[in-house]
Amino acid sequence: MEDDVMDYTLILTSVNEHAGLIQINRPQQLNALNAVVMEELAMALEELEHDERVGCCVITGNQRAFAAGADIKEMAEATAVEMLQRDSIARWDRIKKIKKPVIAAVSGFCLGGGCELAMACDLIVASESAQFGQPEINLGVIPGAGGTQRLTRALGKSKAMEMILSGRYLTAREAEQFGLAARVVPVEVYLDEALKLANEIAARPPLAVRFAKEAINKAFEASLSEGLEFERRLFYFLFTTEDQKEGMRAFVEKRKAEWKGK
Ligand code: DAK
Repeated sequence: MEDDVMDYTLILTSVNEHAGLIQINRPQQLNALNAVVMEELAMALEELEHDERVGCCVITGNQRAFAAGADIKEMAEATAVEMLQRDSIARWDRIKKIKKPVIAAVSGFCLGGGCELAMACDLIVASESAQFGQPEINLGVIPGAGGTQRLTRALGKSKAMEMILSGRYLTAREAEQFGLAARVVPVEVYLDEALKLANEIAARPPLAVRFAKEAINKAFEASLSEGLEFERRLFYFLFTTEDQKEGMRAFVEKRKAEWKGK
């Protein structure tokens, strides 16, 4: 692994072959997401977006906690106007704009804003010890960074209602069974597995990867006919790329394709 280039205070970054790794590093506070963590996360992802070595990013925490939520101490005494003026959702919007795929490698507590962060990523690789929850109801609020929307789309209405209204957690196995996590692996290897997957994705043609991510995300925003139309246009557009010619010719010529990202 190559170490990070920028100096961050509450996250660590590195590049593992072609995977960019961001590790939230506030272990004493179970990686609670304060303003500094969120700002550094957004900055690091934007940095990796422009790093030519990197084809896919991984966000992780540690074995005990991916993140136990937004920092409750930071917002406990805030007024509504202060919350509005902080405009912390702007950082979440920056994360959503990243075009390279982002994998959440989740172990331990993945709660509140932590669960919303994992769901804002493109897919979740979970360790057997992962626990997913939106316990905001126990604080007198509701999820504020996408939980009511993304969890409902991931799990369906009934399960999302159960979790958000009662604050109950999902185990890693349940999260996999209900489609929230792509896969569950032993805790000792969850980060290695996520990095392996990230490197597999990074070895694929970058423009097709980018368009596939865009098209899948469109399924959450558009009607079926709009989504199908969007997919078709991206599909045709890929026939203008050198990688499409290379990929199909390599298949016909029974050799390995060499991607250029053009
Ligand atoms: N915030 C701040 N500190 C936290 C924290 C959190 N979310 N979670 C844990 N900690 C701190 C604890 O205060 C404790 O610190 P010290 O007392 O040692 O100083 C330390 O981490 C260890 O925690 P515990 O002693 O509580 O550890 P346990 O193993 O006993 O319990 C736990 C682990 C995860 C069950 C428990 O810590 C817990 O229930 N934590 C809170 C979970 C939670 O309610 N999460 C949801 C927070 S609300 C928005 C964006 C996002 C959000 C809202 C708006 N916009 C952009 C508008 C999100 C909101 C939320 O996430």
